[in-house]
Amino acid sequence: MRVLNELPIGPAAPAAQPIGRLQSATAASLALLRALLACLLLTHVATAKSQQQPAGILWGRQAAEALLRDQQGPVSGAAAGVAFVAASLKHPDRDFGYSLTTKKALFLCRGLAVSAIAGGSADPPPHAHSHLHAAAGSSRRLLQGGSVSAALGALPGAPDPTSLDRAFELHSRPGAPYFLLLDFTGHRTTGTRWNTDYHKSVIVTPPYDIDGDSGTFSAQERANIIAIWRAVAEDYAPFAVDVTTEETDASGRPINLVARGARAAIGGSSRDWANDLAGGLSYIGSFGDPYSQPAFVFPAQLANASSKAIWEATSHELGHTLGLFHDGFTDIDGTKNEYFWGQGDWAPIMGAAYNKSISQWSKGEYPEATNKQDDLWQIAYVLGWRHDDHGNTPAAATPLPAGTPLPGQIGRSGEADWFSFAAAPGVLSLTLSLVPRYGNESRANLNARMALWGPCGASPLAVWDPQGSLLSGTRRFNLTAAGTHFVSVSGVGDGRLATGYSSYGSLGDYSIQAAYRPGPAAAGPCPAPPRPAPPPPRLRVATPR
Ligand SMILES: *[C@@H]1O[C@H](CO)[C@@H](O)[C@H](O)[C@H]1NC(C)=O
Ligand SMILES: *[C@@H]1O[C@H](CO)[C@@H](O)[C@H](O)[C@H]1NC(C)=O
Ligand SMILES: *[C@@H]1O[C@H](CO)[C@@H](O)[C@H](O)[C@H]1NC(C)=O
Ligand SMILES: *[C@@H]1O[C@H](CO)[C@@H](O)[C@H](O)[C@H]1NC(C)=O
Ligand SMILES: [Ca+2]
Ligand SMILES: [Ca+2]
Ligand SMILES: [Ca+2]
Repeated sequence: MRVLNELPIGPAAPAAQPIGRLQSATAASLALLRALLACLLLTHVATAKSQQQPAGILWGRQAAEALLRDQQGPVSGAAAGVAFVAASLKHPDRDFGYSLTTKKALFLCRGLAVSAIAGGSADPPPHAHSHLHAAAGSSRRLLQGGSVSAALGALPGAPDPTSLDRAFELHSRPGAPYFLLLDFTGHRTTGTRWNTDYHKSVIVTPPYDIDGDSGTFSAQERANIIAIWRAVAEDYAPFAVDVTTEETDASGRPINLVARGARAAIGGSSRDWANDLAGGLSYIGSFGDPYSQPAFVFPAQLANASSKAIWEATSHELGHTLGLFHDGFTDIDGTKNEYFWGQGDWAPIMGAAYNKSISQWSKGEYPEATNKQDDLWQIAYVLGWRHDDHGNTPAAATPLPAGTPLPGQIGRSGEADWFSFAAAPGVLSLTLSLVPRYGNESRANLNARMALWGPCGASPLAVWDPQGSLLSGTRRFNLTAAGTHFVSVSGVGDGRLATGYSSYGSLGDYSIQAAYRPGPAAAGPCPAPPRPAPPPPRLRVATPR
């Protein structure tokens, strides 16, 4: 566990040349845009005036300046992101705060408060066959090893677990050294920086509730909790961390956050005590420091508690606790927008990813990015990477038996997982499954490319990499040769950086299943390689004498 006050923060955005995004706009639409921006600025000033944040907390440029001033003195308690803050002085983030009292930087994510998101806010009803046991009697026993997710049927591609009585026992990676606790059951925050900075001896987060009965968790509420947990687990899949909803450890004691975890308290409204409209609130780099916990997520400000909005905001706030800053963009007139809402079907988690189906970690590769912070590097600095599961070369391939799905994971940008199988000629079908949608909302982060290699050649027999959508489902191929075949699965980007995304954050869980007629491992006779095409005839060019 590293000292979080010394979190290194990836290099901040150099003043990038404006390119792309708005330059193709006509003069008329630019004028309209400017007018709109002016409106937005005015409304922002109005809200800024009406907010009643505690006097001891500074915001925007004042916050950045105060933090930098304190860093020059003996105070060293708020070093997180100093380089980033210094570089951002030119375009300060208005939701960035600094407490003069507790010497700690925070984000009040007003830009994450939304009344509606593109997909609507209806969540699908819970599975018809689910059986719900009484909430009070539910066991909090922690299953060890990998049995939890297996028991809950959470293999990528499988539907969400239907045993709703276990909504508060979910573990994405039991036994991982660190954890991210999604706390839906209500929380009393006492004795922390929050209490000092907001002048409240107790801050009460009510339980997550959508049916007006905060004393029980309905089947719908439990199904939503499971769905939110799975989406956040996908975002943190590359790292050595257990995303969990279980608040007690194996011995039944409250889980110990010291140097090991962060809590997201998910419930209620930012109006309850934070005096503003915000989707969430976190101290920066507070992971492992109980005095700076929890991070808050406010369902009342998240499209009327839409599950998609809650999981995006939860991954975002936990990102702050791990040292991440906002992913914004700069307009052509130089106006900084703290939150980038994305392009195409993609958005960065540290922007606002509500309206896009694919949300990924980012290092600011999109045009006009305000933040080049390398999210993956920063998170891995705190949590470490999860171990790679499948070899990265044909020689290290994992055998892929016929008819049995294998779980896999792309954990590093550009990684490839290799599988091998010995087959006879005939039909091969390969099924790749991702974390499934929840209702209308996609939860997978991995844009996978799958390639098939035969025993007889150095180039792939087939490559599956659809543009504009994620690869999932079954692909068929007629094998013509007997012998050992290979399949590679890798994480790729989509489109160009100005409209899509790179392979950087194309990471996540999948499962792969093959159906084929088993055959000999040794290759049969391979057809002679095609002869290289003859060179084009030389043109006789008359040279002047
Ligand atoms: C996101 O979607 C909502 C609902 O459709 C819409 O009101 C809002 O303008 C969208 N925001 C952006 C930035 O596209
Ligand atoms: C918010 O959600 C609740 C429960 O899902 C629903 O009853 C209510 O009508 C919704 N309110 C709005 C304004 O959509
Ligand atoms: C979302 O689901 C509703 C029904 O639940 C459907 O009518 C609508 O077309 C879906 N929207 C998208 C974008 O898939
Ligand atoms: C495989 O071959 C059969 C006939 O042998 C053909 O009907 C089928 O379309 C082929 N499938 C593919 C995916 O090429
Ligand atoms: Ca309830
Ligand atoms: Ca996601
Ligand atoms: Ca892997």
